[in-house]
Amino acid sequence: MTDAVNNVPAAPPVRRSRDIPMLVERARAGDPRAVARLITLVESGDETLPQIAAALAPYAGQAQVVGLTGSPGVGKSTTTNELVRALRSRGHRVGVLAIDPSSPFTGGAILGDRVRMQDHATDPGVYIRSMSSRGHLGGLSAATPQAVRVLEGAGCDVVLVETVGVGQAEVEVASLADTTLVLLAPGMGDAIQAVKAGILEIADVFVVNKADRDGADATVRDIQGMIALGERGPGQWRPAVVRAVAVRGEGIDDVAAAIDKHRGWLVERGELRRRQEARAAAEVEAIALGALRARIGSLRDGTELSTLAAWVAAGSLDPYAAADQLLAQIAGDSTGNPTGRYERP
Ligand SMILES: Nc1nc2c(ncn2[C@@H]2O[C@H](COP(=O)(O)OP(=O)(O)OP(=O)(O)O)[C@@H](O)[C@H]2O)c(=O)[nH]1
Ligand SMILES: [Mg+2]
Repeated sequence: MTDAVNNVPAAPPVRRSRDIPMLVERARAGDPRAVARLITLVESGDETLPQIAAALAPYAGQAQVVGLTGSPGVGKSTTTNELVRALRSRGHRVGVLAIDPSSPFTGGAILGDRVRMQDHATDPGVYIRSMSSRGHLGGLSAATPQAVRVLEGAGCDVVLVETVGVGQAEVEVASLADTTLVLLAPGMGDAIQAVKAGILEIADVFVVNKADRDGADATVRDIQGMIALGERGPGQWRPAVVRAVAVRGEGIDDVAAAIDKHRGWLVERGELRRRQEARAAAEVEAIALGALRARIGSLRDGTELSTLAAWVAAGSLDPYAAADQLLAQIAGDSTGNPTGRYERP
């Protein structure tokens, strides 16, 4: 969690929330340490988060958000690295968020990302950041959109978000992008796994990576077969299927072209705004749920909940009625008109 953007040491800690506007100002001006600091604050669920969000709010929706997901080792970081190169050659400022999942078997991802994306470590037009979901209270779904906002505020035209497609949370994060790439590789049984994990539904572009290996044709056929089976109304997006050998930079132009094409469709259909609003809705919901959870915990330090729980366990109250009481208690608190202690039914 201590990674700094582009390996620059982090700026001194922010002590007061009134430092936040200045920090955002510095991030706006392209100071990588300020960007790194803001992401660290976001990632750790710092108490200054509301100030950070307020300062960044005007820059919402300015970056194109592209998610990359797929099984461990399929080539997401290699592809991201090559996409950064392609985007830089077009003059774009690029942010990369590599999300390290809490899943233990991919625990080494951050180090790998570092090595794979080293090419851009000294480029001032690129911010690369690994984030860990481990230990974050709100999980990925709370921290990632805020980190995207930081990068947006820092003037990134495109933000690439790499998540390992292993669990529902990762799939959710990927599905919050404007355009989602799902990477597959030959011979990994990936096509079938993709369906299982619900990844098929979120893919705007399939990238069959490692096309230098045997079985790429079969994987392309499999995935095209699945796309053909999917029901689609007129004017709906039909996922593109692109081959790549990311490790040699092959097919990356095709991937970029597929992203552009999808972007065009999003804009033309008004779908871009719809996705941005869906992302905002998920963000607000995650924040509200987090606040709610904190409120429940703080209701006389959790004794309210344990009192209700004891009654539910003893069979003198049903859990729905108990939940209603808890919510009523919170509502009373927030209107400054506490409803007082619960009445034993
Ligand atoms: N043969 C072949 N190997 C590749 C290709 N692309 C990536 N690799 C290799 O596959 C391995 C994993 O690549 P990464 O880019 O780290 O994969 P990843 O999906 O980011 O992995 P995690 O983040 O750990 O899930 C590396 O050894 C790459 O060099 C390719 O097109 N062909
Ligand atoms: Mg990776």
